[in-house]
Amino acid sequence: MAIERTFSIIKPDAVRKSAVGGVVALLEKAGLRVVAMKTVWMTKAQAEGFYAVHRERGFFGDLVKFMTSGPCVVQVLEGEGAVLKNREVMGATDSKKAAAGTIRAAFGTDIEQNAVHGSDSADNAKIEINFFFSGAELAALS
Ligand code: FUP
Repeated sequence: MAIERTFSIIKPDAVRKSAVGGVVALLEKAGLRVVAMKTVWMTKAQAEGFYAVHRERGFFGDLVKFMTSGPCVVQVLEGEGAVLKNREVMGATDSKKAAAGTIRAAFGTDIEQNAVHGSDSADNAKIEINFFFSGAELAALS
């Protein structure tokens, strides 16, 4: 499998409980390298833009409120099959159903407060990385 990049968000619930280090430890243990990382506190417009694909869903308003409730840590991760690897180590969307050993089982609470976001495809990873990281920030990585 080729080396690829994916995008990750450590969500406000995990940042609030000082789980940034714990999340990164599980990502690294899974074979993912952190190649860029910064803290951002999203505006309502940014969160609505990032989750635009979900705007017709009933949970959209609450999701935007949650994602803007405090700072997040956004990351670019790299590794073999990074998109899939990250999804595996994240665990199921609903933290209550996430398998033991996954990030959401360790640090999430429920389907909304689920500790992390991860891109679901290489194409979306590119879009999401470019949503948060500038060309200058990424140029140093290539
Ligand atoms: P995932 O890819 O696992 O992050 O999950 P989805 O893309 O299906 O959902 C995106 C986010 O919407 C989830 F991380 C949490 C939120 N969500 C809810 O708050 N309620 C729901 O019923 C479904 C999703």
